[in-house]
Amino acid sequence: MAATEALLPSNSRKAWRVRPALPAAARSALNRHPPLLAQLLYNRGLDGDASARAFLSHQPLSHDPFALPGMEAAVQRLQQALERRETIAVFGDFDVDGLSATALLATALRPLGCQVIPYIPHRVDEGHGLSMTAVERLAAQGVRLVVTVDTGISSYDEIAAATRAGMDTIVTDHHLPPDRLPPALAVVDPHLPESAYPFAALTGAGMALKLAQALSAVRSPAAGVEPALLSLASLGTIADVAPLLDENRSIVRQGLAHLTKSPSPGLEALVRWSRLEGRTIDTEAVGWQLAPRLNASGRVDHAETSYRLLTTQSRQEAEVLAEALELQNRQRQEMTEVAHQRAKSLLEVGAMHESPLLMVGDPSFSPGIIGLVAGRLAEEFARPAVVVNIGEDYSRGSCRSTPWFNIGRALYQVEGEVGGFVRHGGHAQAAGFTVETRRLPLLRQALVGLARETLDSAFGPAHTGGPWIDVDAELPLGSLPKNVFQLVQMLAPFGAGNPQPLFLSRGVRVVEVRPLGAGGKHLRLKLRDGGVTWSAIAFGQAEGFPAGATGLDVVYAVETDRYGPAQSLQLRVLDMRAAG
Ligand SMILES: [Mn+2]
Repeated sequence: MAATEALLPSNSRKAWRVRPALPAAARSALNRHPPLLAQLLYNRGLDGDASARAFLSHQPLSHDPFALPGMEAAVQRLQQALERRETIAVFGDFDVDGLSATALLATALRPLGCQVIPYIPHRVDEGHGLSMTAVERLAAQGVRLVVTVDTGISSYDEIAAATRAGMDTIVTDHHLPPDRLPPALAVVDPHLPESAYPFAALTGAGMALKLAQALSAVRSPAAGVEPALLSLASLGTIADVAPLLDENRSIVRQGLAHLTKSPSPGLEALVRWSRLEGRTIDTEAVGWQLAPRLNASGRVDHAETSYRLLTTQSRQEAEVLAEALELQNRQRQEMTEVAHQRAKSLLEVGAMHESPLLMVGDPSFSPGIIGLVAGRLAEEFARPAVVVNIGEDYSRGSCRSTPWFNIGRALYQVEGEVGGFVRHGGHAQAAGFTVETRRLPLLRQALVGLARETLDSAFGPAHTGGPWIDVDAELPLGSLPKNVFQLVQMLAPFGAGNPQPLFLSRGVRVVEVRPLGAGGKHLRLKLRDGGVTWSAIAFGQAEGFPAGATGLDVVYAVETDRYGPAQSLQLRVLDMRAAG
């Protein structure tokens, strides 16, 4: 393996991977579109006229919800509960997906005349999923039906206990199902092996939306899905970093349009506190501003604050809650910063950062922020990262991964050999677990071994698995079409699975460059080629700027200037080098 320096992103260049030009067959299939758009469609796996048209047409919630396994039984039992006016509990989760799923289903059920009890577990005291305490509490409140959202698939014992306590359970979840399914009345999960549903990447909020859609199809077929429900579903879909393809694409597009135009009182206050008033709420606004604030309450205290914000009808209450979230978000930022620095110093011991998978633990790491620290480490070091809150007997870990390593599956793979797992669950890129503290060294060894194997077979032994930037097309800056922004926007919303298009232009002339922001970390540039001048911004790139170079090779996105006059276009430069 190369020297340590070569593995650290601060000293290693990002590789630029330009996608291959579309082949003749795809070009002729996509010939109704301008050539640049055809290339972008092809890069997203849309190489036929029908698939491209479906992608660009934004069909709303196109798939039949009853194609989901368990949906028929779920809707039947809900109908019965509504007829009998039973008390229904909606059991969710404390992250944005779980909160918006809970709010969505409660909002959909309440007008139907039943009593709904939302239940958001406490992140630290209760953790993910149903607990025996929660089951007892709900039974004591007279609940007859529990619907789980964004959770439940691995709560076998707790659901059995709910049944014994006289409660039926409907599980809706989008996590990978274990071999032994919970003994619920209905289990609705798009990842079940028998699922005939054409799109498996819905989130917890997306699944709650499909349940609401199925219920409304039976009760009032003409009514359709309330746009407010789509707004809630869009929050969970973006926050859970689900691929913005197929139904997720329409959920996010329609949900954000409604959120921008007529937000609920709570979201309106949150938008104001995020200084996004008057702006179009896009996936970045949710990902960077709204979702972190909604997540903050569960990380530093109880996520109930965010749940109430999502469901309140009172502007006054919304204002109080949004301000509380603002303070909690600041507290969360400070905690993350401290833990991140500590994690990095721990990783320096024995050059642990050279390992193909990072695993670091400390009793001081709050379970509320270990996921955030893992995310930062994974990005910084371009490899999977596991951050652990070390407890006396049991420890809690949060994992974030890179595209080449499925961390959710990895936990299933090592569970038997490591032993001592209380629970674990998750997805390809993000997962979590609770395990006996004494098993941590063994767990680290098993995960690092598995990562090493995966890396070797995918990239060869000398590779670190990243970092790189995928570029959609290389073209001279001067030959960008005049309507490039409009073309690019036809593919929005951007996010996981449908990244914002990036272009590479070589030999661009720098007409002007000046530092920007505190400490001059950022650069404002004027770039010129072929008689055309573009305004450009490069965040955090002042340090590596190749001063004195006559020309630049730049990788960039075309977007509107968020802080400047509305709709003025600029290039956002992601990476640059002296032209060579
Ligand atoms: Mn989720």
